[in-house]
Amino acid sequence: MTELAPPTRSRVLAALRAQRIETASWAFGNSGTRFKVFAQEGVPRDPYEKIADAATVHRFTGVAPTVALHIPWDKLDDYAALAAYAKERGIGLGAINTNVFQDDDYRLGSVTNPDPRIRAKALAHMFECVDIMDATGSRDLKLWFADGTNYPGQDSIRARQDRLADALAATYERLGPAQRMLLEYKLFEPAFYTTDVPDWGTAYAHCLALGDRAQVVIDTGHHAPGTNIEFIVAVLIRAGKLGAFDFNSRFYADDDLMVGAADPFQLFRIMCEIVSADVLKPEAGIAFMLDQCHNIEPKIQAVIRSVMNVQEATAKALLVDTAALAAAQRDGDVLEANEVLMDAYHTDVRPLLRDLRGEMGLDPDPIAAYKRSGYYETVKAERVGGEAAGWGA
Ligand code: LRH
Ligand code: MN
Ligand code: MN
Repeated sequence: MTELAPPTRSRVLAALRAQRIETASWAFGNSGTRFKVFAQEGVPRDPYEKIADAATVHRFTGVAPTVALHIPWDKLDDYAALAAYAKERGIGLGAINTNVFQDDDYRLGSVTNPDPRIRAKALAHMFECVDIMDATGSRDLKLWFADGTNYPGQDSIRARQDRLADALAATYERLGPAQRMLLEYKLFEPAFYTTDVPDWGTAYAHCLALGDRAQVVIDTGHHAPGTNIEFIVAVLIRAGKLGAFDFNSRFYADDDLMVGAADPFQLFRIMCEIVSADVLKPEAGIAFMLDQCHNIEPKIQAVIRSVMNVQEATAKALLVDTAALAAAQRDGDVLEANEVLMDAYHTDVRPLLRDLRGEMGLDPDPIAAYKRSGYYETVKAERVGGEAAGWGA
């Protein structure tokens, strides 16, 4: 990498040092596809052990100080005790994810189910998750609904939207003043004909009706192939409605592979929108979360790598020569503008990130340091009979 001017270097390093990436508890458990779950040794047997793994990721990366929980996968009696344990380990508990998709009652939907009894059950779960947030001190309630229909005529599309709006409004009411609701969309799966929250427009419309503390989650794996995700990012930022990312990679559908593995250029383009709108800093309120499953690869190592991939895309976005870009855009110089962006993208930022880690008192190579630490060998010996993440895809 050519030498950076000292002001540029310190600006970029400061932004990278302040960056926060949230890991997901379910990434540490066994997972697979609906065809097979390959069990790995040493996986966590309970939420406490997931926290220990997430703390290990933070210990070696320095930028992953929170971990999201998924209820009931992380069901416990005492969440305050879990939060205290996380704190002892140097991290905090992040978003609380609801789960209204794994009960037989939800065959025809959860909050959009035609049966009011089942809608009430789903709503009770969402309320329970707000209570958990109160105990953990979490700011964000993350909602994803598997609701939808498989066949034309199966149910009324509009009635389902009304039921969804009612459940969201009741949950929103229940939030405290410092808490937010994050609504995630997904094109399809498990429903194949209609999905009740299939796209950012539907999520946005519901959040707009609810109020300021309802915002949209962009899960990068939840779009049709070829979707311009950075455009969605830009539009939602402009509307003040981008609450969070669920980062992962997809080659086909919702593959949940490591972020930056399938399309590092797309991740860079997304981070360019974030950086240019100056919403990278945690105070801007966008949560950068990982939502991934590591079916065949070592899990902790994969999460560390994912954090590093986000850092690399971010560093490149921070290196865009904004003055040169603005000039080229003003002059209508299409090729020059594109080249300014590509110059940043092609920069090898790994030496810069190694320096950053050195300055943060970390090993410059988190994966090597993790492997040397013997953590995996220790947990492998201690943890016998690790549990499945709960979700195979
Ligand atoms: C749905 C989803 C959602 C769930 C998670 C396990 O595909 O992305 O965020 O909570 O997977
Ligand atoms: Mn997700
Ligand atoms: Mn998903």
